[in-house]
Amino acid sequence: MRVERTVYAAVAGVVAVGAALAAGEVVSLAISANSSPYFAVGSYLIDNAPEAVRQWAIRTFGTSDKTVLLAGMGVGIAVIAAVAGLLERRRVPIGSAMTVIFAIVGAVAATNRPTAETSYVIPSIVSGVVGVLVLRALLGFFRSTNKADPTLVDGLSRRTFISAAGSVAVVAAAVAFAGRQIAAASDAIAERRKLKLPVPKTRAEAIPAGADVKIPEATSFITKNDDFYRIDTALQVPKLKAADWELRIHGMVENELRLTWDDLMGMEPIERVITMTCVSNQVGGPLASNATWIGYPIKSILEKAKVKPGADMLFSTSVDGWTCGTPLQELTDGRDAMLAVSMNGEPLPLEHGYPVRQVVPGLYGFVSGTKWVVDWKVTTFDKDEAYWTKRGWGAKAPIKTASRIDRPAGLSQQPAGEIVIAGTAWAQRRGIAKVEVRIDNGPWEVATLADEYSIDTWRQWTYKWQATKGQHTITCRATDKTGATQTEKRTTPIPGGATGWHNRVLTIV
Ligand SMILES: Nc1nc2c(c(=O)[nH]1)N[C@H]1C(S)=C(S)[C@@H](COP(=O)(O)O)O[C@H]1N2
Ligand SMILES: [Mo]
Repeated sequence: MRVERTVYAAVAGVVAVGAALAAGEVVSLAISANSSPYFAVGSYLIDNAPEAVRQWAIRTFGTSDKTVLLAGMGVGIAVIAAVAGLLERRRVPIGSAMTVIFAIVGAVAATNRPTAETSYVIPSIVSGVVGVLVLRALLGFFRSTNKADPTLVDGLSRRTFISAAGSVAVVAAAVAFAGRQIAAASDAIAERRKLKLPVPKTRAEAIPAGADVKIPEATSFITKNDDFYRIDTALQVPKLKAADWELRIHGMVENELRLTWDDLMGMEPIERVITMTCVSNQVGGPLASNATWIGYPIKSILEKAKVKPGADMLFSTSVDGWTCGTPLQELTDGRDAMLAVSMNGEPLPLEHGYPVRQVVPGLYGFVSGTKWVVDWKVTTFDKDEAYWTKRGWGAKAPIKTASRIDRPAGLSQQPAGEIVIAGTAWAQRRGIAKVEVRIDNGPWEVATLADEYSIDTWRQWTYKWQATKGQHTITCRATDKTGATQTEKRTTPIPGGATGWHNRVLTIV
């Protein structure tokens, strides 16, 4: 077979960089998932993405934004790798130098991870060495040049080409895959399957049948774990074992503490139904979910640590270095702020913070809901600033009253006659007093509220509409129990949550 030398060189570049990345992955397994050059660069991009880009990514790709980022990086790297192969062919060592630059970028990103140690450079170094060696080895075939036509690689049989490029690619993929499997089977996942959950003395209050409207497309009162919205900056879900989990409590406290899983199990658990909400949620958006949680009151843990006067913030850090600042006031005012270990009867799913996370009613997740939490520093808002606050979001962020139409679908066609409009509304800690619906610019009509479970959960509602032919806009708004009605004024989620009325346009035929 005669292979175009340019094609061969480009493939050699891609294979070499692929092998380099795989090597980086495998070595990172021995050090820390956060030291992987590929994921470290991805995390760097997440941490430093301009706010507009972040909002756009969440809007466009939803919860798949991370997969899109990783795939996009893969494509970008493959293109640059192909160019590196081509350049290396023309002049040694330009392609090798590019491979080394990749490795340096990886090393800088890895050593800048919040959890980084010096050893975090190792995967990138190994990655760079493997990349250069594979590239040089693959391009070594050029030594047999075709005398008649120097643009062709001679003496390179189809078999040699496929076995050389193919075997490197296959071995690299296999090693990376095996490494991942080893890491995944490890430990946290296996442990979680067998984990014994605490049994609270008093269970959460039963959910009245009337809390769930049970209409197709309406939001169910409890969100299944698989459907629960997921928002975090973690490109790789931390795989932290309960057996290894430890919460270090320090800062402005009389008693520094280290809590282990067994320590938690020795404490008195509570079970509560709490609706969580993300500040990034757009008006009408899906970033709110409701679950039954079992956990340990944060207040009693803080009492054991004895908070010193003057402190006003709990600065919590997750195992991957993400940080969160929560007002001590809200954690100790009697609400059910907890260190949760269970969600809807199961151990926390890994994506939702296994083995231990915070759940605080009434505060947006970014100022309260630390997943994979391992460190508590009692401090002040003056002294410490959390991850999102550094990026322009609020420091303190109580959840704003919101209401949403869940059915019928927006821009859908519906037959004239009775249509059941259904939706949900939330105003955690205050409770929902009223939801109103308006058709076009007509009068506000009061919707029927489902039974209230508690002021910390969302409340479903329905409204029967006699729909007439034509195009109509339906709008909803909620009033909380303090008497405040949602403002019509639309604001962006940043810094403290979106405001505005949700509406949907329907065509009635
Ligand atoms: N470790 C960690 N915890 C985190 C986050 C994060 O990025 N990292 N994001 C927070 C945000 S912004 C929200 S809204 C909630 C979402 O929790 P969920 O993914 O379980 O729904 O988690 C919070 N806890
Ligand atoms: Mo969030």
